[in-house]
Amino acid sequence: MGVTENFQPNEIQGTFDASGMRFGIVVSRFNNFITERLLAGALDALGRGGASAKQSDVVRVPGAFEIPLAAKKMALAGSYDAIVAIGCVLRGETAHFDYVATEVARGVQLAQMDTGVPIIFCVLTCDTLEQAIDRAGLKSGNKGYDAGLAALEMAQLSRRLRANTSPAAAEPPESR
Ligand code: INI
Repeated sequence: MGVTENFQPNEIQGTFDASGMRFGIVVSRFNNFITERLLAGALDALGRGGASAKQSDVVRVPGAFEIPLAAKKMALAGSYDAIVAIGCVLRGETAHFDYVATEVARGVQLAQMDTGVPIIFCVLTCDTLEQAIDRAGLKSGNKGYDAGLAALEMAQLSRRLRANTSPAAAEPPESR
């Protein structure tokens, strides 16, 4: 018999239940034709998880470059269990796209690592408008909806990891 057959560790994961949770959504106005559709998808997912409008705040910023600072301030406020960052960066003829796309990704990751609040990355970085449309409710689904689901799951998971009551975590290391 293989050693792993009797080895059943405690599984810890988030559920998609919004009860008692608060969500922050930061949305950039740039390319709002796309970002508003992503926002609608995210709100749809949160609603399906049982969140009411009162449990969610939407904060708007001019462009994707401004998302990390707003998201970090929201995270530092301590009022949100998860934050969704929504934007759309489209490649143009200059290097501007690369700076904005790189910095928004880096800034969002830094913000969640600095604060410990999950910040779901829903910033499309596309070569063409068509690619963005496909990801905002057409051929490739709605990435905002996926982000809303990720926010529900990570909000729950974060709470569970904060108050980890699993038998393994309760056992002092020296007794293992
Ligand atoms: N902001 C976006 O959100 N998407 C883009 O495609 C974009 N382009 O291509 O320029 C964009 N630029 C604005 C940027 O995010 C800032 O708002 C601006 O530079 C002011 O800081």
